[in-house]
Amino acid sequence: DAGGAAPAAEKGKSMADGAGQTGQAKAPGDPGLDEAIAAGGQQTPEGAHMAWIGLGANLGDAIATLQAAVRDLTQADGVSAGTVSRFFRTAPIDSSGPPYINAAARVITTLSPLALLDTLQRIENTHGRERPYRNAPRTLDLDLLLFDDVVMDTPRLVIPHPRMHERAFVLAPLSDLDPALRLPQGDVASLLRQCAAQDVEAI
Ligand code: A4P
Ligand code: MG
Repeated sequence: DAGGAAPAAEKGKSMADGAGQTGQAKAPGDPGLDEAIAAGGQQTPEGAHMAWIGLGANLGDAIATLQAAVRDLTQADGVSAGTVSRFFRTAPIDSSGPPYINAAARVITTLSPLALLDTLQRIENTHGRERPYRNAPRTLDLDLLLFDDVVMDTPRLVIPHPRMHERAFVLAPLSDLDPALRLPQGDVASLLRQCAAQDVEAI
């Protein structure tokens, strides 16, 4: 067992040790998926995609909510494997309320970008997400950051996420998963260094 639905805090710890980890939730025995899992999720089997998800919460028990959301995400239909960053405590940016807890996940999925967004929004709603106004404090926010090399700009979905390159609360968790990951604006580690003024602290 490569970790399965282990609590995210545990996963983060093993990542900090440099071990990395991949959780398998679906289609055991699928040779393509087994291969991807053995490779730590770095390779994507035929017909599957690699997606990067940003997780955030600043209302209620944010840590517990993020742990539950990671579990929901890696167990969702069409999502086969997941790797999760450490959790970070971050100061609200263009938002209000208590500090946020943020994390990022890399998943392998057979879903389309819009179907994956549906899944993310369903999980948000399960955790009591309300939308009184834009950037309101929230029990759970799941953003689709990257989906393979897809570039799209539609009313419902914009990928890559248009604000991720200037937000330490996204870049720090992403850098945990892969500091060399490239965004249109540069690699994650360099972009994070340009956000040094924003408060992020691994927990
Ligand atoms: N949408 C378009 N593209 C995407 C995408 N790539 N991923 C649409 C997810 N959704 C996308 O999102 C509004 C609409 O964006 C959705 O209906 C979807 O179709 P929402 O989650 O309902 O509302 P929101 O989160 O208030 O807006 P948005 O634009 O996601 O806000 P941001 O820019 O993500 O900012 N500070 C800290 N420290 N940590 C945070 O996590 N988050 C925000 C939210 C602000 N400040 C923060 C944090
Ligand atoms: Mg959002």
